[in-house]
Amino acid sequence: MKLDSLSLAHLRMPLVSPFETSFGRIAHRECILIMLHAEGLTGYGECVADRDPGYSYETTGTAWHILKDFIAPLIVGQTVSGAEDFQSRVAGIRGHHLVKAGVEMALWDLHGKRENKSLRELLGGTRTRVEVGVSVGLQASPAALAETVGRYVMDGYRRVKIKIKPGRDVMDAMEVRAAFPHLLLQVDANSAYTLKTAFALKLLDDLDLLMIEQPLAEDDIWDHRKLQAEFSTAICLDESIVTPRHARYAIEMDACRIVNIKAGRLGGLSRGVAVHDLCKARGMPVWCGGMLETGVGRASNLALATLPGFVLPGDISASERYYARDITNERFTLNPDSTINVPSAPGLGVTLDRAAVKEFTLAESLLRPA
Ligand code: OSB
Ligand code: MG
Repeated sequence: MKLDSLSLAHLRMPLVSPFETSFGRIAHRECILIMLHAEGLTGYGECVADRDPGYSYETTGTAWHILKDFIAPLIVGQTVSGAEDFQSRVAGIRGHHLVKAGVEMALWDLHGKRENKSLRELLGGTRTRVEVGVSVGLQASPAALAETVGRYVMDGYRRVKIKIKPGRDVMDAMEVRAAFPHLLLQVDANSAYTLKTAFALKLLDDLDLLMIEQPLAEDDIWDHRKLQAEFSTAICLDESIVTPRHARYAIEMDACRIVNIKAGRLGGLSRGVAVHDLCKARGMPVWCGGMLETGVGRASNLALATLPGFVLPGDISASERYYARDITNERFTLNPDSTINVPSAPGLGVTLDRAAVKEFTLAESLLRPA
């Protein structure tokens, strides 16, 4: 399709409660809403980079810069046939996966709207609802954490992930496990440990956890291999897997037993599908991670998680877990069986609440052909 123009909105949205991880605490989440205009249609995409470079080196600021100065000139006013064409155009831009993925999402949405097919159909997904869990940030104390987890369990979440960091790990997990002996429970360290300090986590092996997510540094697949050899609990890699090659390295090294797939981190839905396919062929279970997305990114995550290799519940929670007001007219709700329905309308299957977008916009820009 010939892309007429690209509009961007830098958003800042209040979370229903602050979210704290080993890399920081946020009460507001930022992102960039990407709108691609072609043939009278608009495709929406969400760049999941946040204000600060805590999870990734990318920020809303770097994403804006890369979009405006490097990606837009390669696609605006041009005919882009789809995800693969887009990826080959931006192949000369090193890294910056979160922003590339935001644009690819908008292309998929456009494509679906033109072909009258949902993103799930375009990706080849097989289910119409997806098993989900909730990711719970660090709380004031282990007791406060157990209480917060209890509220989510009451809401119907059957799988809970808790964030950990050095000094706030084994006791927190023990408290939750004692309160909920049969809950599907996992922990996420967001790279907060080293091989030396991670041995403090050995007691987690007795808590029947589904997995320990990303204990060590992003660029450290090798030490994850050493750690996995010492633990009976599965290690899951998130930050470390930024290309299908990294997934292959992790599999061949036995650095993990589970892979978290985020289209953002991998540079696009097409790359998420590639990692899914590779892992499925090698018998490596995967699940869909989250980045506190708005309704736009949430719709994308749900469609991706319908692929058959996603055999563990995703970090895709109901809209009310994140935002009192979202930017989509559609709000996602949790079914009693801890699933969320996948949109079936063309493309992402969501529409924008213009007034909400306006309320949360810090800056906007319209990029036209030079
Ligand atoms: O590591 O999975 C992560 C949120 C922001 C950045 C990184 C992560 C997370 C989450 C939240 O865990 C998952 C969600 O969107 O519910
Ligand atoms: Mg993670």
